[in-house]
Amino acid sequence: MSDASKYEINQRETRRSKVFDALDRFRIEIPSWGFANTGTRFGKFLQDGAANTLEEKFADAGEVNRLTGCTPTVALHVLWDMPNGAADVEAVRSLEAKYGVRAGSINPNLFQDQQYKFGSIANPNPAVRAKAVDHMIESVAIGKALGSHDISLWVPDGSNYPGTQSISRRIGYLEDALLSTVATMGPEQRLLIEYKPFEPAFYHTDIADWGMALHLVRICGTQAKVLVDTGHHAPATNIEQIVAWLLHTKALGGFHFNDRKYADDDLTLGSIDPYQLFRIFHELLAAGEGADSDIAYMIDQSHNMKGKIEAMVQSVVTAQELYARAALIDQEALKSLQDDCKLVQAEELFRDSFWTDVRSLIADWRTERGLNPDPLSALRSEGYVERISKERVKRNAGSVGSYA
Ligand code: RM4
Ligand code: MN
Ligand code: MN
Repeated sequence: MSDASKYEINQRETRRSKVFDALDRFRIEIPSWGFANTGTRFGKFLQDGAANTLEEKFADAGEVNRLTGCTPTVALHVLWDMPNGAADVEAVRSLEAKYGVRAGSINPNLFQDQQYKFGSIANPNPAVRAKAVDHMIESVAIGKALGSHDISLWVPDGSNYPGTQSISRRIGYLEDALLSTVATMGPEQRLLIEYKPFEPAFYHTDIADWGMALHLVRICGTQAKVLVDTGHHAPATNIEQIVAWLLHTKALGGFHFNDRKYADDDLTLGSIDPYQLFRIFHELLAAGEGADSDIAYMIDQSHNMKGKIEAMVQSVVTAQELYARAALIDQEALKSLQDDCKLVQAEELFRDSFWTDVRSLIADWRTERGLNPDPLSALRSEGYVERISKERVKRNAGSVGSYA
């Protein structure tokens, strides 16, 4: 055998083991609300097979996990999924057992109640703030009872017009509310704090960027971390740089992955800019975030046009592909090219991994792990969506009430 072909075989082997190692440790959480009928602020388009009940959401999440093998947990939104709060914990436990997926992050809901029109934990009215804090504390109790690691908090508060609210007083309200919440957490729990520049508020948002989130995390102590939702940045923001800084400061708790063209579009992962997600995964891997890392990868999407389960499987598969491609980067070689400022060689090494088609290697990995090599076509051919659509169509026709 020639040296060239030996080298080629060697390369192929290295690629294969890097991809297999990466996929063996890759897990991503899927959101219950991604299976429900959701809409835009202009209206909802209903899907025959959308999930209406928590049981249906667990069933769909279980199906995604069965097909992909890497989504063992499902994020829950307290009001949508557990309207009776802690009283629903038992029901969740039996659904976990029935469908083989566990409850993941617990998401308090501070944006639907009429009382929250002018804010929740940053509302100028102390009675409303107290009610919002109670809800957060109940969410912590639910997380504790379910053995779930993370409370995933998005605070929608803000204002629409200059001068109408005190931006600075509201900082103090946030601090007080978060401190009261973390004081009730168990040792295994974390509070992940999300930020978002606008929407629903259009003038100022109380936690608008990662600097504000980082400040709140700092005052809450080591059990609070920042959550990066990839859709929550102004256009052109260098998200991977934020990730590198949060890693460096040990303040990164996790991600809400989705893609976007304009704002918080919640489009399927990698659909607009797969290179963005690759670059984020690279920062994580370059910082040595491997199997033992405590960084939660979660999908936060709602699919209004694509089929719910189809879109979720497509997103999970895309995440695996981009993670595996980032894992191909030879970190040592890249470091020495960077140190020598060999710019084009460094960039080409980086791009080479991005452009490597890992799909057949991933199919091999699935086969070896007892999974179907092509989860999307398995979903299409096995008839799950047809079956649930028949079962659920009647109820969905009347499902116009709440967001999810
Ligand atoms: C927000 C934020 C939250 C999500 C809600 C539905 O924009 O991303 O994480 O739970 O949307
Ligand atoms: Mn989010
Ligand atoms: Mn969002």
